[in-house]
Amino acid sequence: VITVLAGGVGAAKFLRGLIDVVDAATITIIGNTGDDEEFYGLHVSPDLDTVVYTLADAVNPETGWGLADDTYNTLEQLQRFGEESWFLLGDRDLATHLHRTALLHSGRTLSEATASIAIAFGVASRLLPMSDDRVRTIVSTGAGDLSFQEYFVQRRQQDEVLALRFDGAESARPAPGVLAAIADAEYVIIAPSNPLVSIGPALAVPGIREALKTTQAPVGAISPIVGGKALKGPADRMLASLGHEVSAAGVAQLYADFLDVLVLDNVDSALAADVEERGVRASVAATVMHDNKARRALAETTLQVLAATPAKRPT
Ligand code: FO1
Repeated sequence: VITVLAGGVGAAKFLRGLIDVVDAATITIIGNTGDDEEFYGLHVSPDLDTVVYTLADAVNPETGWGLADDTYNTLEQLQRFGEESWFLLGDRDLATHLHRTALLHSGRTLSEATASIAIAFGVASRLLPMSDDRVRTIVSTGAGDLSFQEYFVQRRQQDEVLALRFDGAESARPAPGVLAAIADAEYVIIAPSNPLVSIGPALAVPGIREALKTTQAPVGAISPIVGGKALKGPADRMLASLGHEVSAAGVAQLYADFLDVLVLDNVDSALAADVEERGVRASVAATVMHDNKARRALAETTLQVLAATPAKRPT
């Protein structure tokens, strides 16, 4: 079993490559729910949906999120009623949120709703939310405390991030299967996602970070920072404003207590020694996923690197 901690678009692309090189049914994905939000009374889980849609080859290829060929008639009608419409929920995408919300209202857990959606899309991997309990990433900015989607989509990441917190995390429990998936894995992979807001929420759920420290499996990550820049999104500015190094070495530092090996991009080969000084092995490869071939190659490389990496904890 390969267990992958995942955020949104970057993680989904990596996972799409991974299912081309290993049997999808052997993969357990632990997804971020810190950026979940309610719109019109519907529970939206953007990162879980991005993973499902991408693995099902149903994702909008232009954006990397949402469904391909979606339309926005419902959103247009909602504007008539004066409803907010800054978060682009397509007509077909809305069916996912209607279904999820109906299941939650009938007393099912987010894990159960997520499994139902993944199965309906033909996803063979097991997708677990990090927690069934409510955890919300709150971004403190000069404009006040914002929900993640207010910061990310409504205000287009324009605000300097002064602090992050994960409301509800301290009392959240890992979803059923999460700790076992980490403990019993052959390999654990931290996808190339924003370490602070995509992986950070899962690490804030009590027990998950500890499980990463104690698993017998080697734990590897792919740096989402390449050449001092985030491949996508505001991770670079966020790292800087929160006082972290904006580099693959900075990523290694954030994960140093549990990470065995970091895959960093060819352009960052000069940082390998810097990474290793933090007690994390460094492995240099092409990490930018322009197309499916590159995704597959990165997945293959990551597995080879993990196969050659002894876990920190002797068995
Ligand atoms: N991202 C945007 O930049 N703008 C949007 O309007 C938007 C809508 C949206 C709808 C459904 C969904 O599943 C994702 C959506 N995303 C949108 C992406 C999402 O905000 C981010 O990718 C993640 O939350 C960060 O990983």
